[in-house]
Amino acid sequence: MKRNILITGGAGFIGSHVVRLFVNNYPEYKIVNFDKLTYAGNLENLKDIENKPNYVFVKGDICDIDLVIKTIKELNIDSIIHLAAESHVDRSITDPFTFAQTNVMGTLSLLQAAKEIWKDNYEGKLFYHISTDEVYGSLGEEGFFTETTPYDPKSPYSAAKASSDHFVRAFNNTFGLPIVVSNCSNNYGPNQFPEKLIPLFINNILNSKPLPVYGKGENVRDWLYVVDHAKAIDAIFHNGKVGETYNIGGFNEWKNIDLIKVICRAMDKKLGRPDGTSETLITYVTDRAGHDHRYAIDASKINKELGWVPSLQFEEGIELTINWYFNNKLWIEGVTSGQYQNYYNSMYEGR
Ligand code: NAD
Ligand code: TDX
Repeated sequence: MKRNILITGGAGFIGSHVVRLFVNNYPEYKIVNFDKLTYAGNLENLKDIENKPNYVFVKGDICDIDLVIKTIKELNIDSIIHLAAESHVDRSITDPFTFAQTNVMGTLSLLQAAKEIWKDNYEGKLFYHISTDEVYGSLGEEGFFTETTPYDPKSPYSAAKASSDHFVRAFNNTFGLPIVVSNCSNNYGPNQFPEKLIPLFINNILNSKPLPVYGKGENVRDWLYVVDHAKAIDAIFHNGKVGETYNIGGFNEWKNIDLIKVICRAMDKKLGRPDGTSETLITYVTDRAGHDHRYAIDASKINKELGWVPSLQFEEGIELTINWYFNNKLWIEGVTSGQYQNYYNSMYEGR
């Protein structure tokens, strides 16, 4: 079946991998990337596919409902994969309003537009909302988040994402809008903006700058290679059950400090520096306010129902990631010039 898919946030980290996968794997589909190009959006991420005949870029804000309506109507959109969001927890602590605006009001604007345009015939329509494991809150040493774990968001970022998830399900229940939701664990890989742990630390090691570890480095995250997330999104988009939620995770938990040491060792090797050089950059700094202790996803539902499993081992994924940042120094220079230094100073100076 031919599809005309609006992918929001397609110029961002995960969005660009999703756009690439759909453009390359489904030449019969029209893929419309709708992105505001905030600091996190970068069309350089899509250079390799920008001239493909089944790819269209629309610069726009998801909060601009008139433009969203116009785009859905003019491009005859039948499906939306919604990734656009403010995505960095630290920024949500300093600027929660932007997170409520984009993540809640922006999602609501997309839902309202889709419902109004599609309501006479929901056949063949789908609103696929991309969410996060952080909506479930924070785990102790034991247990996993499942699709039925009650929501308990603890940061302004996760509160805004949780709110958007509720709106998506409410539009399904109230208006019959065909929806599907997935909640994924921490992603890593090429094209991730160097505000998140892994690319920030790779970039700082490249520049021999301190590695700011929050608290004691004992928080635990479940890491998934971004292309495996994109493949899970493909599986859910095509074969997921309408109205359902799917958790996606890497079965790959790491204490931050252990993960950081893996990166340090790999970077020393790559840079030809004596073993142990990068570890001397580790600097323990004031903890993130309200820092969630542990996230861990039980991804057995998507495994059993859709046959999805992560394809890469963590060691392979980290190597691919480090190689990508080494081979794309211009990309890093581009995203770390301008406003980045102000962001970095405001977040880390005197911490
Ligand atoms: P990102 O910050 O790298 O990219 C976000 C993209 O959205 C950017 O291209 C940005 O320009 C765009 N955008 C922001 N506000 C917009 C607006 N108002 N209108 C249109 N476009 C706008 O984010 P990411 O890490 O790729 O995350 C993508 C999605 O996946 C988010 O919804 C996030 O909550 C979710 N998610 C992320 C992770 C992760 O580890 N990064 C894990 C699970 C879920
Ligand atoms: O400088 C740092 N030092 C540090 O110790 C940074 C940036 C992070 N950390 C810690 C905080 C977390 O315990 O590393 C861990 C990972 O931090 P982030 O990369 O900021 O990710 P996290 O807060 O876990 O959230 C991520 O995963 C879920 C994404 O940013 C979200 O968008 C996604 O929903």
